[in-house]
Amino acid sequence: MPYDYDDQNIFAKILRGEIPNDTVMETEHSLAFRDITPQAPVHVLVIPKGPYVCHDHFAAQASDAEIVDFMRLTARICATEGISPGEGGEGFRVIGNAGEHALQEVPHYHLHILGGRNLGALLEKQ
Ligand code: DGP
Repeated sequence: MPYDYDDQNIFAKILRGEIPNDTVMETEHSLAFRDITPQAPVHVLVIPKGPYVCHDHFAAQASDAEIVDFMRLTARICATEGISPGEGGEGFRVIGNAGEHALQEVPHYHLHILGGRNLGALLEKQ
């Protein structure tokens, strides 16, 4: 079943300028801003400007230019936030939630970039 994008989601409203955000960096195809409820000292959300619901939707349907722009922006954020091991930082985690089981809250594709503290295990033990 194809994804159905809801343009009333909160990140669509941020992209239209209807809701303010704390922008970290913006490119032609992507926007990075700070999460409103940060889970770590660095918690940046990176979103494409196009109408994609989640990771597989974006990876399958976005143009090469959008995908490259998005991925390169995540790298620039890690470098400028000082969390890239390649730049002397202590590391980070990138998370992309999709759908119910991942508890995706906002149905506009986004990656969480988290860092600035030890992030612990990947998942809680069941
Ligand atoms: P997810 O569960 O992966 O869909 O995460 C959605 C994240 O979005 C969550 O960490 C909180 C954040 N968030 C929700 N509403 C807003 C908002 O209006 N502004 C900002 N900056 N972040 C928001």
